[in-house]
Amino acid sequence: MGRRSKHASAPSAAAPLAALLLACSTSGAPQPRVAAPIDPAATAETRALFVNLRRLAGKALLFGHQDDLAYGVQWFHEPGRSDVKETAGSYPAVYGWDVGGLERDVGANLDSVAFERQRGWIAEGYGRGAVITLSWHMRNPVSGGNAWDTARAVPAILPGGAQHEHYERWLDHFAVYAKSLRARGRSGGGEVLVPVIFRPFHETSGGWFWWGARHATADEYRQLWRFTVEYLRNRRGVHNLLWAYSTDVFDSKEAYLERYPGDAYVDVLGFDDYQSVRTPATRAVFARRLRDVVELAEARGKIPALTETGVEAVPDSMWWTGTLLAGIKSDSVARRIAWVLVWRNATFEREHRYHFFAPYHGHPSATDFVRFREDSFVRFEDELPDLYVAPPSP
Ligand code: BMA
Repeated sequence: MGRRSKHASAPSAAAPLAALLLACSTSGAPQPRVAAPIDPAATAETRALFVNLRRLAGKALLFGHQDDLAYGVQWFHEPGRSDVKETAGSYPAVYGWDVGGLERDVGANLDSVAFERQRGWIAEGYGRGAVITLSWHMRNPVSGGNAWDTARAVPAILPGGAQHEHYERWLDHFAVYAKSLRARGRSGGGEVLVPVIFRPFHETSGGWFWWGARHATADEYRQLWRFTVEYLRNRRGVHNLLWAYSTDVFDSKEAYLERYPGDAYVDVLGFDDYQSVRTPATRAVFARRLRDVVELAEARGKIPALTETGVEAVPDSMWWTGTLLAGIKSDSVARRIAWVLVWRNATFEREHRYHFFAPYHGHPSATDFVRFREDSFVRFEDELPDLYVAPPSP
């Protein structure tokens, strides 16, 4: 599909943005003197990603999609395919993947994505300059059930708990995987570790996961998070992670911070919202949540993001510009999130349901999705500045 580009030609599209990254640190909000990732030993690419995403927030909105390269509504595991690319002409700027299943050392995750192939797709996305984020629908370490099995578990896996070593073994699987995510350096040279925005224990304010509200106290959750950071970083030497704290919907800054592990343990402040984005009618709530997360993140030198959203099957053909983008742009603070990611496009033939959150070619919202992609504020993969090279300090 010929695409009426919003810039002369995509490659130069990144230049003005790269210049913007240099121009000023962020858009004017008070900043802690030097914001840096929580891991002082983070790799150079991981540090650069942190700095560049903070600087990009408010100047450009990165669009993301879960499992984008692995399958789509009408296909499964076909190299090079992407419902997003086939609809809008470019891959997404952010790739979301899930490592649920890694804890059991089985070959594929809970959505049948083979880890061997996931590793390849992660390197591929990084190679094209995109951002990688990983969530973990971790099974219940006490009952053995899936992530939605809410049998009490957190106290048992904390230090001193009966399943603590069992939990450490699961983290060991993750450490091996995270350190196996390698790709050729983007400026030539040897292999580098792919930086990953790691988003464990997400939607914690909701009650549907064993680590969530009503199944683990706020203090237990914080202890679990802090132990996990220290174990992976200090004990297992995993230094290609940025840590994303991601609640579900929330009604106040206090509620958002209720289970917050602390500034020394978090790089990204995000939330998942499948509720206030259904129609423009709830735009005020949507904008307030975005504003809260942006203000909380900027005050701490962190990165704000809408880590998951979408409406299943996208029933509103104007949803992309009429609800999502209009909602994000409706407030000068709310719009300062670094990225927005919509959930996965399940393969109908395999899952026998219309469980998709991005359009596919020919979907009624495809035209509006192209309009969204062509908005000068929105960035897909082919319009990214180099996020993995640290900008010269201002
Ligand atoms: C949920 C659904 C599930 C899926 C899970 C992890 O939102 O999409 O089908 O297994 O996420 O991707």
